[in-house]
Order: sequence, then structure tokens, then C-alpha cells
Amino acid sequence: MGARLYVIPASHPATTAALMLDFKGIPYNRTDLMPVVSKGVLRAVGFPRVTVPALKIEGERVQGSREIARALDRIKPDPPLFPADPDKRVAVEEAERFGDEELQHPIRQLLWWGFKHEKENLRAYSAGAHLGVPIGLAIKTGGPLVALSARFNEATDANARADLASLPALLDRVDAYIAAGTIGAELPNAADFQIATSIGLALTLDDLKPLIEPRPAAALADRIVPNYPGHTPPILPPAWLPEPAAS
Ligand SMILES: N[C@@H](CCC(=O)N[C@@H](CS)C(=O)NCC(=O)O)C(=O)O
Repeated sequence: MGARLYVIPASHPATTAALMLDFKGIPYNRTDLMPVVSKGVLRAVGFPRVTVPALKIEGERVQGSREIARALDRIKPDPPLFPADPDKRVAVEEAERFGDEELQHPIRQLLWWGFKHEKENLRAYSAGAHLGVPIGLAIKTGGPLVALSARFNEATDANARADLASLPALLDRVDAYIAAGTIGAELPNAADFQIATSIGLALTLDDLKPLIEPRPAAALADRIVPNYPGHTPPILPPAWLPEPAAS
């Protein structure tokens, strides 16, 4: 089974796709793309949209972490990414949708807000990537790419502040999915892979750690996606940070 996964290094949905391929035991090659440049490459190799993850598998082009989950279950049903029981499947699909549509983007915006203020931080997120240019050069010349990505992701001060304000409620939702058993079981499902990568990426930001580390969400990320690449030392204005939940 020949597969190629197109990623941006440390992208959380791309990591979701990689984890699901590993879970299925499907071997694949990975193409690492620089942000912004990725859009042209994805179009050039025939994908309809401009975001990663994008997967070529058995002659098909599948784009988007949720679409990839379904394609993988269709192509290789075992082990399954969704429960067979219809009610449980509905619950997992709703948690997965939450992870994709509500949790992913605030974390992405906070990360790009950080890169906008210190592009040297990009280096740690590119560990092990093959970008076709030395990472030092990419960072030195990457100011315009960072500015474009920050703009594309609307990583403004106002949005970063709103993201931080919404984070405790988003983390409560993740903890509630774990408490309900929708995610966090011994055998992970598509929602585990979707949600754990956003939490794993969030934990690379030192500013966010105190908010996440005491929570069940952090234990889930540690189990599903240990050693997430990247590190952003404290960078967000302390006045913007919510108080950690009282334990
Ligand atoms: N919700 C989509 C999100 C895809 C997405 O926005 N990916 C980002 C990387 S995390 C991307 O490709 N951005 C383009 C860029 O930064 O140039 C999914 O789960 O597949």
C-alpha cells in the first residue's frame, strides 16, 4: 500500500494524520513543506485545497484530518478509528468535530502569534524535518513567510487574547470527553488522535503549561503524542493569561 503524507512540520492535524497511519500500520513516506510554500505545492500535486494534512493513498487524494480518518477506516478497517456501536460513533464524531473546528484553531493562532514575535522559535518545531533548505537559512530569510502565515491565520493581538480567554472552557470540554469515556480509552479512536495533538502542541508553549498540566487532557496528550516537537518559551503578555483552574 503506497502512501505519501504532506505535512507542515509540527502541524497538529498533520500529526493527527501521521498517528492514524501508524495506528493502522500503514507505511508511508512524508513530504515536509514550509508554510505558505505548502499551498502552491499542494495545488501542484493535485490537491483541491491548500492545507495539510494531505494524503495520497492507493491513487486517491484525501485532504483534511477528518477526511483522512474516514478514508483510512475504509481502506484498512482494522484496527477501527470509530466505534461500531452507532451511539458511541456519534459521540466520537462529535468530539472529533469539536477538536477540528473549535480546538485546533485557537492553538494555531497562539503559536503563530508567538512566531510573529520570535521567529527563532520556529527552529525547535522543525526538528527532524527535511525542508529542502537548511533550517537556519529558512529562519533567517523566513520573516515574510512568518508574517504571511500570521496574517493567514489571523494571529492578531485581539484574537490571541480571545483564544486565551476561551482556553479554560475548551480544556473543560476535553476533560469532559475523557470523563465520559468518549476519548481516553486504552485503544485510541479518531477523536483521541484529533484532540491529543492540539493539547500536545499547546503544551509546547510554556505560557500554557500551567493551565493544562494539572488536567486529564495533559495525561491524554502525554500518552498519545509524547515528545511533541517544539518549544515556545514564555512570550505572551502575563496579563492576557487566564488563571489556572483551582485544584
Ligand atoms: N481543520 C483542518 C485544518 C488544516 C489546516 O489549517 N492546516 C494548517 C497547518 S496546521 C495549514 O495547512 N496551513 C497552511 C499554512 O500555514 O500555510 C484539518 O484538520 O485538516
